[in-house]
Amino acid sequence: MSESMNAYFQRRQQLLAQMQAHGGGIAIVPTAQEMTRNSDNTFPFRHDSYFYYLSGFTEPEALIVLIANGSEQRSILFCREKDLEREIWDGFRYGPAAAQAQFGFDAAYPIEALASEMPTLLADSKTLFHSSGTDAQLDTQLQHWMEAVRAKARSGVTVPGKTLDLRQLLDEMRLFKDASEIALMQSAANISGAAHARAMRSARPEMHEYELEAELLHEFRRQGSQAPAYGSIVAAGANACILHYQSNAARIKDGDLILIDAGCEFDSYASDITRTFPANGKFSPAQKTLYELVLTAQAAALACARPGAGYMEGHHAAVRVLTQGMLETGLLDKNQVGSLDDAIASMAYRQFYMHGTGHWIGLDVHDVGDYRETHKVGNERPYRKLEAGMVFTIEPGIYVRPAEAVPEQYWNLGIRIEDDILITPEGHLNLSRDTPKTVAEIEALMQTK
Ligand SMILES: [Mn+2]
Repeated sequence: MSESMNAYFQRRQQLLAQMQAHGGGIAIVPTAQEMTRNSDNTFPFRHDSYFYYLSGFTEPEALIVLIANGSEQRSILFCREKDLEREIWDGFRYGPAAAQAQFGFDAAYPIEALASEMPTLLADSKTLFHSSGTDAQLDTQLQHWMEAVRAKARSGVTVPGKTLDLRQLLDEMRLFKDASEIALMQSAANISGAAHARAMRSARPEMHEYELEAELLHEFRRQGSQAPAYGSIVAAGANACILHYQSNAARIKDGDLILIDAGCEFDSYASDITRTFPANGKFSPAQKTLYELVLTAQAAALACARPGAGYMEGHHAAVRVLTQGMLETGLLDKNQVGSLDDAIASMAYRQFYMHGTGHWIGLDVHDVGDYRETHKVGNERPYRKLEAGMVFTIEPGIYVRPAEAVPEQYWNLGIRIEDDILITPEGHLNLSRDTPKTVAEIEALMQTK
């Protein structure tokens, strides 16, 4: 096994130990399916995040089996056979023998051997650790394999008596990032930060949104990122008020603010950064007022990012700052919504701030991991406390759609500021700290174009 595969090996050992602690059994983790785009074209293949987390293996048509039965602990890889003919067309594939050695598995078999091997592997395992419902084809196959084991019951073998969702174990492991994961997420954030700066430098009125998207993609790929972690949002003017704007096709006007929500994936780890800047390089007074309000809200949320703080504290801090600002700017009318506390209690702010302040991020841009404790207090599971190794986004925003009661100078302004935050033992580290963010930084950068 190569040195770089050690982290994946350790995770399999950790999972095996947890399976044993649950009484032992067999775990099945498939990678993703190749998906048809149209005709005989497939979408670019992206491995399953759980599968990758446990293997580091990126080929399609592969599956991991882990067995923890008391003293017997094994990890087995099923993968495509070596095929020199296919490799001329599709490129290199390891084949079971090389993959077993390189990735540190105890055994490896051709994926074609799955149907013949699985009934034997399933036999006499107490618990089946599996995430059903994510791969319909595998779920069906599993039923057949279980039937095959049941058919041999008279010879004394038993089928797994219960199924446990593997995600219960893996999500909690994935929530806490180790040093190698943090290094990759830092690289992803650095590349994305450079891409945002490139887009800011390139922006001019009369360009199309997609021209800025092209600048982002250029920087992602130029620095070795494999793909965007999600569809880039490049939204000028009123489009910035569409939270999941996708078309990126409009022409940018002088005086528009441009909201870009884009992040690359680097060696399977996501980044997710949002910046908002003026198309012509200079914030108008109204734009600056709302921009600095969102920036202050983000700072308030950042101040809550430390071990021991509740996950929702940052959101509440951001909401308080934003709501206060909405009252001061006249976006919300005191005579209508009452005091700051009233406006927070009635959620009047949701007219202009209708989303949460962040999410876990890791192998998936909206990463796995429970946001709440497992135990209940009263009828509710409380939000969990932040701990070192967790990574999440902080992304307050404000979106002003035209309305009669809303001051016209703010109409069609959409602003969001988003960074990727690692909780450290001392507090936090902003992974996207190098992405220009203050009014002064953004205006200075745009002067240099
Ligand atoms: Mn986000």
